[in-house]
Amino acid sequence: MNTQKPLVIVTRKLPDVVETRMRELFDTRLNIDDTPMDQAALVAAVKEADVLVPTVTDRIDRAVLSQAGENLKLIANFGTGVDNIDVETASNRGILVTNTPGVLTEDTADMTMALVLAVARRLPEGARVIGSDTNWTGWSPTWMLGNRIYGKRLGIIGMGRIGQAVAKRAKAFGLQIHYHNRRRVNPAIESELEATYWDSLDQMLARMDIISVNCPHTPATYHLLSARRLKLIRPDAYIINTARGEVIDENALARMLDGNELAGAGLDVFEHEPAVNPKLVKSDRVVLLPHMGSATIEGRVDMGEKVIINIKTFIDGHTPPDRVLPSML
Ligand code: 8YV
Repeated sequence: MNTQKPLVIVTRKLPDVVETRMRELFDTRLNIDDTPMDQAALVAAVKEADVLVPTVTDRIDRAVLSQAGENLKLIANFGTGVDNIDVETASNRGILVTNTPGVLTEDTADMTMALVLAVARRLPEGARVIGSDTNWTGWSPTWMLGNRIYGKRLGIIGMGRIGQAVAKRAKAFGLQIHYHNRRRVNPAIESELEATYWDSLDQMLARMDIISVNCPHTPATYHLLSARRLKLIRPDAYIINTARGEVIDENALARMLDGNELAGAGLDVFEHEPAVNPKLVKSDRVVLLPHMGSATIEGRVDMGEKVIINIKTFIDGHTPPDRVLPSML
């Protein structure tokens, strides 16, 4: 019997409890000081590892995968989105890819609502007033006015787990739910959410007060909100993105915000992370967050647990529960 534990290389620092369990189960190589790996370090890792555990910050592309060693049989992504991995090339080389769906749904939906409120009600601007040089001189009937969200229309792009969790919250805030998705969702869900389906994204965009991006980044959704589509959105509307920056043409968005062609944007993700378009940074119509959607202790521990289950199941000779197939993208 082969009693040797598989070599699992983890690219970033994970919560202690996750790392400890991984060390108990596998021959795990950790990244204690959390230095992001460059492409050369990733190549060295795939040459040696039986299992690689990357995150959104690691680009596991064709060039990296083409140098993978014979031993590499599983890439257990610490994250739900797998746009950092060339899943097709991995599959062609007989390497399985898994992700961590489900466990960051509620946290990401919370962050979406936080951004809706932050942008529409100008929360960061208000928070900056107290203690600032000018300080707060007192209440005024016409000062710091935002927009009411109750009764407004929210158009959700991507009605998967996260889109639906956003819809539930938004409905409780009195928003009317609209959505565009590759497929119409189950009628029971649609009726529970009192949601209106649009097969034409263009048609939906032109009618919404708030747009929320909740779809994955795939070749089909790259720049889904292109310069042309952004122009369809009403100038008094807000755009929220907690999915992936690449779904929006960030340059076009920045230009439109600059030209007062949109009311504002709440963005947790960017097209070229960690770089952010300087025009966006300067804009006073935006709330920008550094990819914090799933940043809760509970969420990150649950993600680690999913990674462990995927690796353990695979090593025990079974199909891991969260296998990602190229056909799913
Ligand atoms: C994760 C995310 O933190 O899981 C995802 O798809 O966007 C994030 O919330 C990140 O991807 C970890 O790799």
